[in-house]
Amino acid sequence: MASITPLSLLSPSSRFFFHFLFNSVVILLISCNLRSANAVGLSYDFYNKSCPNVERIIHNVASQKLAEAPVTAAGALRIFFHDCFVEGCDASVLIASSKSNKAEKDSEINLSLPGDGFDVFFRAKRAVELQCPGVVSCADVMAIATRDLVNLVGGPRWEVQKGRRDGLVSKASRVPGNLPQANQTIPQLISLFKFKGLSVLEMVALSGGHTIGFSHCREFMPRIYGYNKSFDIDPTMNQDFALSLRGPCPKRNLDPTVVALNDVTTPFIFDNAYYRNLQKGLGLLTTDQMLGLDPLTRPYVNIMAKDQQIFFDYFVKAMIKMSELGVKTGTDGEIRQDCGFFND
Ligand code: HEM
Ligand SMILES: *[C@@H]1O[C@H](CO)[C@@H](O)[C@H](O)[C@H]1NC(C)=O
Ligand SMILES: *[C@@H]1O[C@H](CO)[C@@H](O)[C@H](O)[C@H]1NC(C)=O
Ligand SMILES: *[C@@H]1O[C@H](CO)[C@@H](O)[C@H](O)[C@H]1NC(C)=O
Ligand SMILES: CC(=O)N[C@H]1CO[C@H](CO)[C@@H](O)[C@@H]1O
Repeated sequence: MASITPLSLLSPSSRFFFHFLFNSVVILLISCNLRSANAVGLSYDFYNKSCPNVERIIHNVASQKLAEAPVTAAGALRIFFHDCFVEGCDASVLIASSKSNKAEKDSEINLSLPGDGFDVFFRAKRAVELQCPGVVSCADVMAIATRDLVNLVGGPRWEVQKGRRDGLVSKASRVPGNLPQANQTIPQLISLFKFKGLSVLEMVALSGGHTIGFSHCREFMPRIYGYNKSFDIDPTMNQDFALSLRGPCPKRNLDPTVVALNDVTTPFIFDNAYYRNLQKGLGLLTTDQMLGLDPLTRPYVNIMAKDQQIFFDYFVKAMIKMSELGVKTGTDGEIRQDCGFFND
């Protein structure tokens, strides 16, 4: 931070200039705040006194849950991403719907969010409550557990700043427009991420989250049947790969619960294979494949494909930024007792 000269020490003309400058800096800061991470109030040692074992408790639950259900890592990562993009990282995605409120998690786009991902957050919070009741927010539990799960399946590790508070709003109606969809264009995705304060590079790095997990057939069906007038199968897709997907995802009598691997080469390992797949037409979703083809994103895909450490470095920076989007701190929000419900 630059030091600020007291206004009284400046001549009238420079005072005017300074005032002008100062005002525009303030405006700039305000507009940045609206669009990007607001990490004021977060710190690494937030629970040092009030819950010194918080990280260990969460890590134990995460690794136990992962051993029971390997799909947990992908589920949790996606849920965390959805939480941060809707109302900020405030655990609003964990709230259950009530008679009078259709909650965020029951928005149509969220219907496929997997149960094991939710379960790990609820279990971790319950374990934390046994040792430090009423102290640690569900939002911090989500940030820490997601970090641990990514790391446990081979991804990088990073330190999580803590002090998030849990949100008081969770509405399905606030979801549309705030989450990307597999049928959007690259310019649409770029503008959504930009609106959240994330750059094109950060968007490409975060998309590396698709190095694990699954997608339901309906998300890529238009690519493998009747793609367009000239091509039955999307020509940007490896044709053998496309044909192999027709088995589990038949045109008729499709089982809506069937899923395909996001990363067909190393599906359960958090690595940079996702980007190498894109170079070979092995991206599952249209949006995945377009990242590897569009001139705005392809250079970043190539960098990540070439060097896993570079992918990890960018992923960590972008995850930290994403995990601080729109956080509530200080006296905002609350520390929820049960992550699924607001405190009365
Ligand atoms: C760039 C725009 C993105 C689009 C269009 C997109 C779209 C999707 C879609 C359609 C699915 C399949 C959902 C289903 O059928 O159940 C999916 C799964 C997934 N997404 Fe994304 N996503 C994007 C970005 C991200 C980001 C930034 C992350 C996290 C950093 C992420 C993490 C995941 C994970 C881990 C899964 C697998 C979930 C599971 O196995 O349960 N995605 N995504
Ligand atoms: C908080 O705890 C961590 C981990 O035990 C330690 O590295 C750090 O120095 C502590 N910070 C303060 C301010 O006590
Ligand atoms: C895009 O996909 C969503 C979810 O599958 C669907 O509801 C929507 O109608 C699709 N939009 C277009 C333009 O195809
Ligand atoms: C079909 O899709 C391909 C690849 O996206 C494109 O090059 C071609 O122009 C499309 N054809 C028609 C008739 O839309
Ligand atoms: C996994 C999860 O909790 N998803 C929810 C999505 O919405 C459906 C329908 O409302 C719920 O049954 C699921 O529990």
